[in-house]
Amino acid sequence: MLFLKSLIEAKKSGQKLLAILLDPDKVALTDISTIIFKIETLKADFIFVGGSLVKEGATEKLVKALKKVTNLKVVLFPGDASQITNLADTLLFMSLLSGRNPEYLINQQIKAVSKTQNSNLEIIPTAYLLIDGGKVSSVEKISNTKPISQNQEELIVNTALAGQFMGNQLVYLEAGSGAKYPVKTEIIRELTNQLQIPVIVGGGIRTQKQLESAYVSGADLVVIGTAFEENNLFLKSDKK
Ligand code: 1GP
Repeated sequence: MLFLKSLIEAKKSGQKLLAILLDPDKVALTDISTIIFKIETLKADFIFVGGSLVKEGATEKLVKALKKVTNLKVVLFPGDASQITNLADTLLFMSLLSGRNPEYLINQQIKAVSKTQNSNLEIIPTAYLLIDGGKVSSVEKISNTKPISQNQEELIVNTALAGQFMGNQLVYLEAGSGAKYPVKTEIIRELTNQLQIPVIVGGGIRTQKQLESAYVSGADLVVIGTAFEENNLFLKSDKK
């Protein structure tokens, strides 16, 4: 099933999905079988691949290696257009709507077009919102945009709704990789009550409790990177 369709169906049925994020610059290709074993043990539904800044060609090498050893769908979560490869299944075609930097609102997207021509990638317009997670994130540094404060709930919700009205099919609520704290459950709840499209939540989720809270508040898919990288397999029990 296509990625977006799985999210829409999961949203309808209340099933909760999990993705593990791999940064191509941090993964040693020699470890790929062990990594996949861990991801499959966690019962993750998808593998996300991306980073704020990734060496040219590293994403393609990683996706190629993943495809040899797993049937899980590989979803590109690119920091910029250079990270796009046709070997993946899905591309989150993101606009950084929390920021006001034209480079990440439209310019990288234009650069991405030539990379997606003649590909079979499932391309999903995605409203990407950077929310303050208590420390300066790589996204903030690279994009040169400020995250929205967690106190500005109305602004967060209105930004996501604007994203939906502009035709985005997904919202990604991002506290930043390695965030001190994840997006507050009240924000996730308010946002998911008002939106019709599925919501992805990521950034700073390190414990089973934080994962459950995000799901209970309405997150359809949770993305975990740092806790996985740090080998913190807190999810050993079955996810709900
Ligand atoms: C980062 O949302 C993802 O873009 C995951 O964040 O690394 O904090 O899990 P973590």
